This record gives sequence, C-alpha cells and structure tokens, in this order.
Amino acid sequence: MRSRTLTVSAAQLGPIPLSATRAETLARLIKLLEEAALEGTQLVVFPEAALTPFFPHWLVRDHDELHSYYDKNLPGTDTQALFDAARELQMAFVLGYAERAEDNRLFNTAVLVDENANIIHRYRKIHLPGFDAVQKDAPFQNLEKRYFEVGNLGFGVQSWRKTKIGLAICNDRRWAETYRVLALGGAELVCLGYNTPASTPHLPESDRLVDFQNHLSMQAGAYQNSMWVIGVAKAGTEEGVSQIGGSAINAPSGEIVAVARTLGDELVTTDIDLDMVTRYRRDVFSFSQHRRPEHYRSITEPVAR
Ligand code: CDV
Repeated sequence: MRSRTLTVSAAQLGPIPLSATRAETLARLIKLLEEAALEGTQLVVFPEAALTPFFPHWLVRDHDELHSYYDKNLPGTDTQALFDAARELQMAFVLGYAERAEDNRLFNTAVLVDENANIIHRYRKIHLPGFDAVQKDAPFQNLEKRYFEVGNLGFGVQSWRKTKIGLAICNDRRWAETYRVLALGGAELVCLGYNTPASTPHLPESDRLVDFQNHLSMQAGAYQNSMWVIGVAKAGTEEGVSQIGGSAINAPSGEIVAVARTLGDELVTTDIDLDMVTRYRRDVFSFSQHRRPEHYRSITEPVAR
C-alpha cells in the first residue's frame, strides 16, 4: 500500500517593519508561495501575525493606529492578492493574523486555506502570554493580554486531503495540553507560527535556552502525541526586538527533519509521511491500549508517612 505523503513548507519571515506597506508584505508572502510551488509543495505555513509587525511588543496609544493592525475581512481588498496567488498555484496555506471578528472582538488568529482559496478552518489563540498593563522598565512589552481576547473556538481538527490538521499559535506550543487535545481530536499534523523574542525580560536565566526550549516544546509535542508539527518563525530584529528563527518540521519520532538556518525570509520544504503517525499510534502511543485517564488524578492531600 502506498504511504500517504504530503510536501509541506515552513515559510519563515524576517521582520516586518512598521514602514512596510501591506502590498510590500504581501509580495514577500507571494514570493515564498511561488518558491514553494517550484518545490512541489502542497501546504505552506506562515508565521503568527504574518501581515503586520508584532505590535504587542509596544504600547500603541493611537486608536486608529492600533485598529489598523487587525483584519476584519479575509480575504479583504489588501489580502486578496495572496488568496488569488494561492488559488493560481493550487497551494493550501496557513496564515496567522490579528483578527477583528464579525462582532468586533479581537483575536490572535490562524486560518487554514485550501488550494481553492477557501478558508476551511479557523483557530483563535488560547494561551496568550504577557500582560494587560505596560511593564515599566522592560526593554520591550508583551501586551497580548491587552490586545487580544482568549480564543473562543477551542482546539479544532479539520480534514484536508485525507490529513487531519490542527492549528496552534506561538505560546500554545509550550503547553502539553495543546498537542494532547489536538491528538485526542485526531490531529495528525499541527501547524503553528510564532514570534518569540530572543530574550525574556522577566526570566533572564532562560535567555541562553530560548532556541533549545523552542525546539524542545515542538519535538516533545510531536513525539508524545505521534504527530507532525510544523513551527514557523517571524525572525530577526523587528522594531528593535530581536526574535529567534529556527522554523522546524518535527516528525512523530521527535526528530527535526528540516530547519531554517537564517533569520530572514526562508522556505524550508520536506516530504512528510503521514503513515508514520499511524505507526507510532499503533505501537508505543496507542492511546486506546496504553493511556489510562481514569487513573490520572492529583494527590492534593499530603501522603501520611
Ligand atoms: N507570541 C508569543 O506567544 N510569544 C511567546 C513569548 C512571549 C514567550 C512565546 O511563547 O514564544
């Protein structure tokens, strides 16, 4: 029997400066789609907030400026070209962006768009890091809790080309629950984007570990849940904040099979064998045979000695 394979690309982006027009940013994304098409890619994954600079890194005082970072209609007049290019190339993609929902609520969102440019799945970020209030003396802010609501769609799974796909966004990748809930929903491939500063103002001891912890989270999630995980960075120095790269395609074995080498726009392409998910789930990670949720409880009282 032929194994199920997909050709996938992580489309890492370098920084998006405040001075960039939407047309300039879109041209970069379309160029990556075109490169991916030459490599025979079927699914391209773009980072978190791929249409704008990562504005939670500073306090935006001006109301109009703040609201210019959110997109209400997708595709809208200034994103249509990306959807048209993808349809032309018959390429599916995952795109992270700041969403103003129908009811004007604000979310950090990712969508899965099929090769005919139809949005077939939407995820709104659940684990929002950072603060609601400005942190005085911090070299940069993380105001995600100020600018976004906690996602209200749960961790859904969508079938596309016989593959069950789940989405997550940035900080979600550090939480075991993200992968486990998606795996319990049947996800075989998790696509996520991130904007991760190279330093952590409130935990400087972790600065030397930022790249390691990025890969550790995704490799562990992939292995412990027998899934493919594609993690894609917005990298480089954006408006004074240095962000890590390291976009990686992680196998159900926990291995990184392809990784970005730069901090700029870079395409990382590989074939992924989806039957590897089935093989791992039949063996060491057969949830039905070996997982024992009925025995999982916290011991809240100290054990008498
Ligand atoms: N955009 C993010 O969610 N970034 C967080 C940082 C702030 C720690 C991350 O987990 O990478």
